[in-house]
Amino acid sequence: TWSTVPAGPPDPILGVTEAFKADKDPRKINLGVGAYRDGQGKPYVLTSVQKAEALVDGSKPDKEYLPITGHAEFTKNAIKLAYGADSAPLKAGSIAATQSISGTGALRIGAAFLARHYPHAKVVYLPDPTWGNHIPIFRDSGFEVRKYAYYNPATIGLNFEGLKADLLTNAPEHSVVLLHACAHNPTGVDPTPEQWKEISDICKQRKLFPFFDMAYQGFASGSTSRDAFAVRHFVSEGHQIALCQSFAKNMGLYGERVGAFSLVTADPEEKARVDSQLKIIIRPMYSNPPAHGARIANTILSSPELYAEWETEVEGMAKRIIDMREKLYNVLTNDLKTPGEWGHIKSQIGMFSFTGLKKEQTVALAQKAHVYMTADGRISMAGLNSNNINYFAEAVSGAVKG
Ligand code: PLP
Ligand code: TYF
Repeated sequence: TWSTVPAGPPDPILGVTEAFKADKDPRKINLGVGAYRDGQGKPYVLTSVQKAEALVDGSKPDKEYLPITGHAEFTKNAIKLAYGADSAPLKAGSIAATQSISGTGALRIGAAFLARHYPHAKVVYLPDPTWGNHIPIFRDSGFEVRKYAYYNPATIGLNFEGLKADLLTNAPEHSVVLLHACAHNPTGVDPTPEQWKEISDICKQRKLFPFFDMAYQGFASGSTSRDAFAVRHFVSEGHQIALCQSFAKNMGLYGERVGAFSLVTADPEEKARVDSQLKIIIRPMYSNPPAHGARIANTILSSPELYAEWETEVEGMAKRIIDMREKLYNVLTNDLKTPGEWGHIKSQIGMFSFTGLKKEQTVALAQKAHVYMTADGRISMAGLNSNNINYFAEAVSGAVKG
């Protein structure tokens, strides 16, 4: 029956982990997947999460199904975290929202909802480059996928002129525009607050639909509210945005799959209609989401003490990454005199650094030095620590010097 099914390629990001696992060299380093590691290179379970989980377990919750749109209190607290407690549509009760299977599930619900109900052409503009999974998520949901300029390889920074030109003149009115709310994956390059204001104005002028993906709230600056600037600015300007949230990174709940999808609507009556259609989208997809992770996240979000502890831990993760940026820059430039400009290692934001290494160099680094990263030269900064950073810098320096 399946004799004509062709073998597919491995996932460009998760395939790196498979190659890493197969390598037996003790010096090996995995900077492929974007998952936080502590100073010892180990997966990190936040103390606030451990405490919340103990409280959840202690309450001996039953194993009944959650409603179709999930844990209602969790969802309410999740959108409060993103939009801010003073958000006008939040206070007015006009944000439709559902729990989702982490950020990926939120994107998939959002794309499916827009594919069914958005009253304009199903065309989405994604930044070039973007998280690889965005492309099949929107394509498989029935969207035509196009790119807008984002990254300038010459400056290893934002191509803001190209971005503005694409959104002002190339994207037809009513196109959906996907925006990384903070800590752009894979480049680590974010617009400044002033640039966000211009992007908001352009979206208004051109009637573009802002669709935010916020997978790293807290990871960019260390502060969840500072990282929500773009989302909150757009909403305060009256944009009716779509928003995908993930608690994979900022609570370290990767495998628990905790997230939320929300849409700002005109009023509570419209919200109720949208909520009813979200249920109709979700019911045949997976019926209802898992309960455990949402209970943990909600315990943190609803307890002032655990919330404060969590914020400190998010800040700690962000700071350790910034510290690694500083160290890597210093070793590459001062100690090893590596040719080239490496300032971007320090200026880039969030979990990743887009090193500028070429595909051939990434292949050579894996084969010769047992150092793994994605083929686009992206490294997950969180994979670096004081035990492996010198070895890594020497390998990169060697690859650049040739
Ligand atoms: N969006 C972006 C930009 C991401 O980088 C990720 C994860 O790496 C996600 C969404 C979704 O991740 P998850 O489904 O684990 O929440
Ligand atoms: O490193 C990245 O960019 C992500 C990580 O279900 C990831 O692709 C891995 C698994 C998953 C979602 C995101």
